[in-house]
Amino acid sequence: MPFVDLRSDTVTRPTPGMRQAMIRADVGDDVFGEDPTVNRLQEVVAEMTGKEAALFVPSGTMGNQISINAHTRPGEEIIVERDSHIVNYECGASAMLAGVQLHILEGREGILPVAQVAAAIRPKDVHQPQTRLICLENTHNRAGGVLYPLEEMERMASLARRRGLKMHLDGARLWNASVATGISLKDYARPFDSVMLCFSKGLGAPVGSIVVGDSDFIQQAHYYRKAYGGGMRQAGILAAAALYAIEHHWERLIDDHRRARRLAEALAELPGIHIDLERVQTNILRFEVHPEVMTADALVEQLHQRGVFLLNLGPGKLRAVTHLDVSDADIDYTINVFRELLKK
Ligand code: TLP
Repeated sequence: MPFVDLRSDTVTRPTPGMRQAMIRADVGDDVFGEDPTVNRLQEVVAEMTGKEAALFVPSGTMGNQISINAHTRPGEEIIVERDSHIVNYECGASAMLAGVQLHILEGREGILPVAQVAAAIRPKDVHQPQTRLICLENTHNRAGGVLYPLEEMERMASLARRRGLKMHLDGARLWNASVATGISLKDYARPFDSVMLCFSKGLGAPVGSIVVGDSDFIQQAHYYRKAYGGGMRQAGILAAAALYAIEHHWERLIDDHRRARRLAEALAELPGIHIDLERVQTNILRFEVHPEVMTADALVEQLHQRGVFLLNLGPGKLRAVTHLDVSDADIDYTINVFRELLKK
């Protein structure tokens, strides 16, 4: 029976070529700054994103969280969107570790209107927390891999500059955004003081993310990386996988987007499935199943029995994500299983 794991693009396993690159990697002690492969990865990504410096970190969560800590002081406020990863899936770490207060705004498909953010910035007042940072997410995970328009981010950046605020981008899937739109990482990164990018999502590396910014910011981030227990030693083995992924798995993300689209269009024709095709812009599909046709729990269970794995996000909401380990044949198989289960 086929095994099609559509739960997340984090489930990929290193390819033989990537494993070879990992075996061959030159390594050193990265806490001493002596790992040549980590240093090369940091230089490559700093250059690609047009920033002064970069820091390799174990996870996207740590990348976001050390960035938030480096930009703020305890008691300050950061503006975040209600459905963002930082708000929903990082264990409240911004409050726990940076001691900041979240000012949560409701966006439209992950996009925050600039006027709404402007209105949320606190005045200088002894009673009020001081706003310090605006965080955006591109592509937006919970909105379904939706692209954040570059002009919107640029307008937000000019507001931030006028009001003396910093800007951070959760770019876990910025690689997907860049492939989907043709906009370079440099252009996407320009409006931001810091950007976090993941190697362990669509790019298919087993571990690792990176933060980029100016040298002072990276120095601060480095300090917090150590404090959070993220100082790794011969991390060049992992950095080699990330370098390999950039070179070999970045452009192919377009195939993941094409497959996500094909699956979405097939699902849209099935009775009981509601999917907004406008929102299927990259490699993530979010859709709903009408409980009168089948409950989401039953659908996930029956797909599971046929070797197709999806994430159940509760009440009636499902997620499927395409990636390196999902082929055209896997998509055909998945579409057939859905048709069989929903009888079309
Ligand atoms: N997202 C994971 C889960 O945590 C939800 C997934 O399966 O999609 N930012 C964004 C936008 C993310 O989607 C993720 C991971 C992260 C940050 C965190 O990355 P890691 O898992 O490396 O800490």
